[in-house]
Amino acid sequence: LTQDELKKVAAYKAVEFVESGMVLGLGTGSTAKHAVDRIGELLCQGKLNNIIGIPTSKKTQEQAISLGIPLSDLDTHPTIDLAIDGADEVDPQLNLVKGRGGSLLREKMVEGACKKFVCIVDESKLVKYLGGSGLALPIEVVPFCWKFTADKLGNLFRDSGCVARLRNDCKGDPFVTDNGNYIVDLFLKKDIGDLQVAGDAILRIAGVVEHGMFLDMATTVIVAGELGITIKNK
Ligand code: DER
Repeated sequence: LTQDELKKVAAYKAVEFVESGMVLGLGTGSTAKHAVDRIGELLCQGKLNNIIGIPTSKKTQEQAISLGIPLSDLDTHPTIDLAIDGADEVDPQLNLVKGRGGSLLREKMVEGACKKFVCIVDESKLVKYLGGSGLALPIEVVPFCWKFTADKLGNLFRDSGCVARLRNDCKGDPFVTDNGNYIVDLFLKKDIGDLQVAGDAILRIAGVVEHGMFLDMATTVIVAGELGITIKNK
């Protein structure tokens, strides 16, 4: 199976948790896209009804509209039954790194409002510890003096060989999130120790809006691998 086929397997499995009448957090990214497509398909077939979607990005909002999924927002639905979303990394304690698609703030708001958060990944996302893949730990920052904020972030994890880099779009301009902010990606060479302590230290930097570590938030992680599906519960 290709990686995308594995993503689809995990996504379809997660949609089995969806019941008619639910208010659903709709995730962002290539894995969550399959889940949203599947929800739209079941609604169309009449196998699901009375679903309200709370999108985690403008991109997912557009996808849901094209599928005819009724939408609302957190102001109207401050508590959500179930969210389905992908992740960039999953550690053995089901802590996640998210945000390489740039949607971490709205994802964290929506997933933080859910009774259940089912995370869907292919097996390539499993890591021994967060930041372990050498790939980005995304931080959403305000555009005002972003370099000042990026330097503070880099210094915070200097001992972990951290490099802080502003994320650019394909045109070479700063990537701008749905919320009009920038993303500074942290590239770590080794474990940053206690994740909660690290996350709190990041949030104490005034120019930081939110970080991409989702700690103790996923209630279930569905992993699709070559040997089949694994469901990990908190
Ligand atoms: O950017 C995000 O938070 C996405 O959910 C990301 O974590 C997973 O994206 P993928 O499903 O395309 O790998």
